[in-house]
Formats: sequence, structure tokens, C-alpha cells
Amino acid sequence: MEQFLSYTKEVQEALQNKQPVVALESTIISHGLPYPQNLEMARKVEEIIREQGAVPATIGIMDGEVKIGLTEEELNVFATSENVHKVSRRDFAHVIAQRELGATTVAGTMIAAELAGIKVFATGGIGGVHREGEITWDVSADLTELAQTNVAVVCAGAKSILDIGRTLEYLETHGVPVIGYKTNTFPSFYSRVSEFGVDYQIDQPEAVAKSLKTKWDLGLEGGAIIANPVPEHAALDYNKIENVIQEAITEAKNNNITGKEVTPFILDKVKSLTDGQSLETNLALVYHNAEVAGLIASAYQEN
Ligand code: PSU
Ligand code: MN
Repeated sequence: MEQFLSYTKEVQEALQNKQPVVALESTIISHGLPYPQNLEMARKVEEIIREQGAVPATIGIMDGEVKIGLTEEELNVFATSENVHKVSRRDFAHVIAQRELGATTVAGTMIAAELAGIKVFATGGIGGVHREGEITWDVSADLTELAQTNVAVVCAGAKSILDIGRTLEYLETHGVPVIGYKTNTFPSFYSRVSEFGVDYQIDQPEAVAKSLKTKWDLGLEGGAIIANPVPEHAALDYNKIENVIQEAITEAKNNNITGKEVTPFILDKVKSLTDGQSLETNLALVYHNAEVAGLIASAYQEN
């Protein structure tokens, strides 16, 4: 895929000079958040990563190329365009070949980041096994990517619109370590807790970086999850959000929402059912993840 990658000057120089770089996804811009908060978020995460001494590389597909780093103008295109493809592994070739606009998911961004030599990636939450996934087989391609691609994903856990237990089982089976950053509980995106634990709690970015480096030096292929709970001040109550999610899932079912439409539909429903409160939480956790990813990327480079 090398020949399809195109870097901004800033990212290319950072990679050449072995400076820390943090990958960012574009589906969260095009499908995860409404305009104009999506654009504001996209700019601010880049700023936060710079404050940590790292270079941000937002990834997206445009003009038949995988862009590693987006310009201000390109961020704007992803934030405002209709008909942006949501690109996971299966969509990559089609969107490049047809020169269409493609926002990369966690899976899609991991593929591009690995090829570019970027080890650390910040996002909001990962996809996983959906509730009733044992019937629908709705299992996010994020999980199969984590099983094989060498990139660490800093996230606020997985949303409880998913079956968190089965998601963690999948990760265990495929050898993906789940590291709790300053927590021993796997967070559930809007809330700092869930009914599940993490594999290891690590409290220092240097120690996280060392663990990642050792994994890959050992030749153990695959990603890692760095689960970083939403900051206390922005967290929503676990039980309250659970009720809202139940309602959103029922509505998705009643509207026959399937496939890749499920996640965006439920996110939007949760937002309106919480009077926009979930949006504030979503933004706060993404910013926190960017900060922690910047710290880990910097520590990784110094190792
Ligand atoms: N979770 C969020 N916001 C998002 C997503 C997940 O809180 O925008 C996006 C990510 O890009 C993730 C994708 O990779 O949804 C998962 O979609 P699916 O379940 O269709 O694989
Ligand atoms: Mn799905």
C-alpha cells in the first residue's frame, strides 16, 4: 500500500526524524459527531497532541490516496461532506480505486498507521461485539484489526451499546492486551466504569511505552488497547446511560438499522436522549485520550 500513501510535510519530517507521531481517525469526524463540533474537535485534538510534544496525523482517503496528516482544508471537507464512506479493511480498495472520499474507522486508521510507521493512535471508543452479536454476527472489524495490526489504540474503552464482555473475550482470544491507564476497571466510554476489569493497570506513560515496545520486539503481532477513562467532571452515570442506550438500541431495531449504520444511528439517538450531554462527554474523553496518546508516543520515541 506504500505507493498509495501521501504525507503532509510535517508528518513526513517527524517520522524521518523519529519524533513522536499520534494517528487520529476520520470516521469520528464524518460519522461520529455533528457539525460544527466535529471540526472543532478535529482541530483541538491536534492542538492537544502538539502540546504534548508530538505531531498529529489525522488519516483519511481522498483523491485515490491515503492521506497521513490532513490539512486544515481537508479536515473541513471531512467535517462537512455528505456521502463520505466509512472505511474499514473491506472498503479500502474500493474507495481508493474510485477516488472517493473515505473516512477511516479504528480498523482503517490502524492499517494506514502501521504502514506509515505510526505506533500510537488516539480515538474515542473502539467498535466491538454488538449486543445480540451472537445472533446478528455484528462484530466490528476493529477487533479483527486489533488482532493483527501493530498499533496501540488509546480509547475510553467501549461504549455500552456493545456487549463489553464478549468484546473483551474476543480480544483475549486474539492476544490483544487491554491495559488500563490509571485504572483497574475497563471503562465504558460515557462512564468511567463497567462490570469488567482490565488485564493490567499501568500508571506511567513510560511503562506503557515499554510494554508496547517489548510486545513488538518479541514479534507478537497485533495491537493493544490503552483504556483511559473519561475525566471525572465529564463522566455520565453508568445506570442512567444504560437506560438511554437500551432505548436507542430498541429504536435502531424498530427502524431496521443494520450493518455499518448501527453505530452512527445509536450515537445520534443517545445524544438527543441526553439533551446533548453525551456529546460533551464524548468531546471530553477524546481530548483526554489525545493527551495520554501524546505522552505515550513521546515516551515510546525516547525508549
Ligand atoms: N465509537 C465512537 N465514535 C465513533 C466510532 C466508534 O464513540 O465514531 C466509530 C469508529 O470509527 C469505530 C467505528 O472504528 O465507529 C466502529 O464502527 P463499526 O461498529 O461499524 O465497526
Ligand atoms: Mn458492525
